Amino acid sequence: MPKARGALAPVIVTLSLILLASACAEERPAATAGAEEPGSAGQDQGEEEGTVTIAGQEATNRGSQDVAGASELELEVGDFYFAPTVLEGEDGQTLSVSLSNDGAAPHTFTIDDQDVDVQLGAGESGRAEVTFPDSGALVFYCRFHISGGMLGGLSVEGDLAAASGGSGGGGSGGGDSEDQPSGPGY
Ligand SMILES: [Cu+2]
Repeated sequence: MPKARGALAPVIVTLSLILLASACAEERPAATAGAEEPGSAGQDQGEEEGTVTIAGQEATNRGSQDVAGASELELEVGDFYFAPTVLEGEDGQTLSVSLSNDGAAPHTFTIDDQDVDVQLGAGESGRAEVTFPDSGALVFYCRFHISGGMLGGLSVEGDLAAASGGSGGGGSGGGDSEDQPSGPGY
């Protein structure tokens, strides 16, 4: 059918126009996708505050927060930082941390000693229960980006430097067995 042939030209023109249009669109900065949400007003955003050393590791610093006495906290997970970065609490305090990933990359909130390992895709949220150490500090980190400084600390009495990466303290399980008579009875 010769009719179909003639119909191709406008199709090609249309396709070219679409291609042109999308090429133009790509040159624009893709800012709209990441625009501020009105829901999260009032937070300090934008400026980086350098780094803070937690247990000998350099962390991207988004500030610290005194959470002593609190039972819940909202913690922002972003592209390569935690905000706040340092949580200052009391020894043995437990805290329910509400996590939200405001970044474009997937991240985790991980504490080795406490079996905490929450993975968050972009835009996802989650929750983790954490326990402050008796003293010093405990590191939480993102498994994907710890080498980029994506870590933070649970600090007691502001003692960030004394933190252990998870070496000591874990050996309390074996001591209790000695008061059980292991003999086969009388
Ligand atoms: Cu990450």
